[in-house]
Amino acid sequence: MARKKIALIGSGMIGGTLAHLAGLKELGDIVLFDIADGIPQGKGLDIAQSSPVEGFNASLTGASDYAAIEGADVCIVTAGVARKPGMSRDDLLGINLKVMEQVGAGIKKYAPNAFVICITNPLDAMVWALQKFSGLPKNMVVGMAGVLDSARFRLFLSEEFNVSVQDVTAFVLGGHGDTMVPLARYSTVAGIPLTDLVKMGWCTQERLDQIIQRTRDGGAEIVSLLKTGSAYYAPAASAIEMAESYLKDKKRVLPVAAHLSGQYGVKDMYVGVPVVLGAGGVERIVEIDLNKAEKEAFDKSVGAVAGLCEACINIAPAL
Ligand code: TXD
Repeated sequence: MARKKIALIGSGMIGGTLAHLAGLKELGDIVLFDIADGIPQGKGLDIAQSSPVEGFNASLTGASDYAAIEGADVCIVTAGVARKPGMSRDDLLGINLKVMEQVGAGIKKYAPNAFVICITNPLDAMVWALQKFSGLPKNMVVGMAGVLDSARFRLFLSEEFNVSVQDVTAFVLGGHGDTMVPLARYSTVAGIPLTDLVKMGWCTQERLDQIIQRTRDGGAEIVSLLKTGSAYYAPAASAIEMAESYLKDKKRVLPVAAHLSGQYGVKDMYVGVPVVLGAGGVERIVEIDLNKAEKEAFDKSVGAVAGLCEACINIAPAL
C-alpha cells in the first residue's frame, strides 16, 4: 500500500513541529509548503536527516509551489502570521483572511479530496473562511483548538490533583479564545466529574475557577513567556492526533471546530464541539444537553465567533 501524503501549508514553528511528529509517527510522506522559499526545503531536509537516527521511513520535501501538494490525503494549514505580545487573535483577522483565500484556492486545485485541518488564528473564523474559499465538503474541513485547550486544562488539573495526565479527561466547548467554555461536569478524573471532586474536597470551587481561567488564558501565557511567537509543540501534537484519527479511521471523539448546521442552535458557523473523527472526516457531531449557565457561556462564545465571521464578510463580501 502506498504511503499517505500529508501536506503542511505553512512551515513555521508549528509546521516544522508537525513535520517532525508526522515523520516520527510514520503517518506518511510529508510535503512542507511555504511562501518563504528555502524554509520548507531546509526543514524538510533537516528532518529527513533525522530519519536514519530515529528509524522512520518517510519522504520529506519542501516547496513553494502548490503543485507539490497534489493528491494530498491530509492538509494541515498554519500559514499566516502568529500573535506577537499584546496582539489579540482578532488582530490577525485581516492579514490571515487573505492567506486563507490563497490556501483555499491551492487546496481546491490540487487536493480536493483531502481532510483539511486549519490551525491559523483567529481559528473559528479562519476555518469557516477556508472551507468557503476551498469549496471542500464541510465534514472534511475542521479547525484545531479544542484538543489543545482541553490538553492545557488536563495538564493543570493533573498538577492540581497530583494524578496522571492520562487519567484526566476534559471537555471544552465553544470558540478558541477568551470565551471558550470548559465544562466542569463533563471533565473527569478517571470518570469522576470535577463537580464531584469539589464536593469530595479535592479542591475548592474557587481553585477550580482559577484553573479554568488559566486554561482560557493558556495561549497568552505562552506568548508572554516566549515574547517572539506563540505556542507550537502542544498545538502541533493536537493537530497530529486529529490527523491520525482520520488517516487510521480511529473514530476518536475529540473537540474540534466543526461546521454546525443547526446543532446547538447554530447555523453555518464553525464552533468547537465534540465530534467523531474517522475516515469520513467528521462522522458525527455529539450534541449534549447544556444547563442554563453552560448554555449562556456557549451562546456568548458563539456570539464572539459570529462577530469575527461578520468582520470577514466585510473584508471579503464573496464569503
Ligand atoms: O489553537 C490554535 N489553533 C493555535 C493557533 C495555537 C497556536 C498558534 N495558532 C496560530 O497558528 C497562530 O496564531 C498562527 O496563525 C498559526 C501558525 O503559528 P506558527 O507559530 O507556526 O507561526 P509561524 O512560525 O509564523 O509560521 C507561519 C508560516 C510562516 O513560515 C510564513 O512564511 C507562512 O506561514 N506564511 C504563508 N505560507 C503560505 N502561504 C502564505 N500566504 C503565507 N503567509 C505566511
